[in-house]
Amino acid sequence: MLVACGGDNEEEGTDEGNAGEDTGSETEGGEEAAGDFEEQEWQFVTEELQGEVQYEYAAEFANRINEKSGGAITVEPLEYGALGSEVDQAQLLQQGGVQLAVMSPPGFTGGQVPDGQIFSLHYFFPSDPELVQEVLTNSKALNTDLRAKYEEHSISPLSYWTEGSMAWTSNVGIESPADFEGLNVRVQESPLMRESYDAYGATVQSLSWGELYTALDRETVDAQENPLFFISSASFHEVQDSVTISKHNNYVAMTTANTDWYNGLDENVKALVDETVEEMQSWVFDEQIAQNEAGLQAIEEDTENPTEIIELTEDQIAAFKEVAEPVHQYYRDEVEGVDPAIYDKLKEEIAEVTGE
Ligand code: 6CS
Repeated sequence: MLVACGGDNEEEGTDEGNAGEDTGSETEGGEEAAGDFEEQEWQFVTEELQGEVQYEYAAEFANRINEKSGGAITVEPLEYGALGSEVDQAQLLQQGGVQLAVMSPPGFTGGQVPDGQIFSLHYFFPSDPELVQEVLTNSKALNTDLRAKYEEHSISPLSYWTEGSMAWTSNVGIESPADFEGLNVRVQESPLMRESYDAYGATVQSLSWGELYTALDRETVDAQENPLFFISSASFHEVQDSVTISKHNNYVAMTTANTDWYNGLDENVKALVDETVEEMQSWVFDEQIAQNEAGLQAIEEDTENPTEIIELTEDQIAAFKEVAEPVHQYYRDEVEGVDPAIYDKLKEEIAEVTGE
């Protein structure tokens, strides 16, 4: 069934294939892009709960698509757990069981696309989330070359974005690499994350985040990394004594579509998706800032669960960098399946943005 008139592939009249490009932010109200959309329902799965950045992204995306398509396209945002673990969700997208997903590339796809693990290197991307977002938005290494690698596995990354700088939580108050010695650190399902923490002398354990609070509480896991908003909303600070503002990495998420589904979209629908994904880059950047600021404040104000906040000095960061940087070269040269050309190109793009 079509909403309004006209066919999706009409050659005359308005060039529907350009609808997205031409309208830009003018389509906030959906006026220009509306019409000519077949009724359809999509599912958009995320790795987080309602109120958290990924879910709110999917909800905002859903509203925009619905409005712009004149109500023809409905997108259902799904929170973590609705369709299984993060790994299950990634598989579901690959099989076309859902159309859209927010995924954490290093953690849950690194086994299939080794290059996606580049996002888990410590002190590789700039520490300033604004610069990270600039790289993620404009990088050809990521948006063209890495995208092609994912597409071999039926995942089309439509964008990459930061959820903010990650911090470490622990009971020991991490201030130097030596503080990691003997700690069991929770990581996502990424072989490279093991290398990063091995370098500091820690052991690692892979867990879905849904099991992490209990593991920290029972001390089967001693430490973990996440952005501040997530540490607060998942209440990890309740079962950890300290948060270290380490600036070791930003949490990168990607907006993905099932490749066959995306490639099969009518041109006007694809343009709508693309333009909305593009608009969402600045929306989600502001959202993560607000959520991370509120998260830090909530941790600081939680007097029932006092948490020491440690902000690493430049000298302390330098000590971590010294240990972390050899892992960059290891990733480039030794990790099976990694394309060193993507690493080199991204490194150059980062240097252009930071001016270093
Ligand atoms: O630590 C994790 O696994 C979770 N952290 C965030 C910020 N989002 C989802 C992810 O699964």
